[in-house]
Amino acid sequence: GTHFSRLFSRFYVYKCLKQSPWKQKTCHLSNGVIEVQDEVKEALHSGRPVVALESTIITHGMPYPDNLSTAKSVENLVRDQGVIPATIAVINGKVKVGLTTEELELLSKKDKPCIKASRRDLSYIISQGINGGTTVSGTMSIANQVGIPIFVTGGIGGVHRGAETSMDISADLTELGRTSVTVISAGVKSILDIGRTLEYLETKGVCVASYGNSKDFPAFFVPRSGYQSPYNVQDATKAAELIDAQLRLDLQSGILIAVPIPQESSADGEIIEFAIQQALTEAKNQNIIGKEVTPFVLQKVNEMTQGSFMSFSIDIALVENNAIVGSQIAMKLCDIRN
Ligand code: PSU
Ligand code: MN
Repeated sequence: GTHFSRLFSRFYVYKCLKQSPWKQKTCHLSNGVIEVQDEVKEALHSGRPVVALESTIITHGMPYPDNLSTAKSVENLVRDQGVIPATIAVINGKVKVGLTTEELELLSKKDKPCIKASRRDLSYIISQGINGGTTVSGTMSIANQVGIPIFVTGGIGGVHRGAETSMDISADLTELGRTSVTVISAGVKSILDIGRTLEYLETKGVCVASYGNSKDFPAFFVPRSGYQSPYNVQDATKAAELIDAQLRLDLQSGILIAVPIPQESSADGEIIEFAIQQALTEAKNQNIIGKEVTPFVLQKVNEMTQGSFMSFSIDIALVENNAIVGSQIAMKLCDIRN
């Protein structure tokens, strides 16, 4: 208990002290925009480990009621590891860090309009007093402001196939380059250009490490994309040591830990690739652009793979697996920093 307290509160106090005096007023508990749930607030103050969770997966990634049951089960898995989950979303123009069951239900049912919220969308959503499901970039930016150093998701956005002409590159990558949060994901889905995604992360100074004994960079549904991460971290302790070094250096950029899919959940790569090709062609034919591309393609891939297996159930299995790994890393990080 007291270990954690020193670790996370030091991180938190430090972040506040770094701000100029007028900016201190905008420190997360008093800026009138970000509301940290009591349980999360207490954990951060007393320094117990917290992991952040995104909400686009709930609002735009999965249908009801699977989105709700997944969000709840991920939170429970985090708790089982002794860590406090903080799902982040915007509700009626307030950024919430930690959601009540009612708030999770409200977002899951999608009866109110809800915007997919990356960094660029947040201020508009707040000014309009409406709802938003935060993407990896939106969630990271908020987690960073409230001093949560670890964030768990399924897959991150990246450089889209054909980005050399469309310039469609996810804000998740630039966020990783500018925000001091470690993201735990199952790599990058091959709906994206994985090679260029890794190049872009290198350009942005993002430390990428595969989790486990190999540098193979995972492609979400399959453990090997054919590309390598520059590094691998063998276990939660090694991952936590990496994060600790990054925090001590105060580089202000993120880390991506890529956790390969467990062998028993791994999908048939050829079936996935076929579905992805079809989905991308359809997206092109229908002139889908901008922020609609990712949800559209993910949904199509999903629909097309239902016959052979549920790509969707893999989505769930992976975010759950990542939640366990991320929580174990958060526990170790607390130990190390005391
Ligand atoms: N990849 C997935 N599932 C997802 C997303 C990406 O496998 O739900 C979501 C995440 O919230 C991610 C966002 O941050 O899509 C990226 O969208 P875009 O490509 O528009 O940046
Ligand atoms: Mn995009």
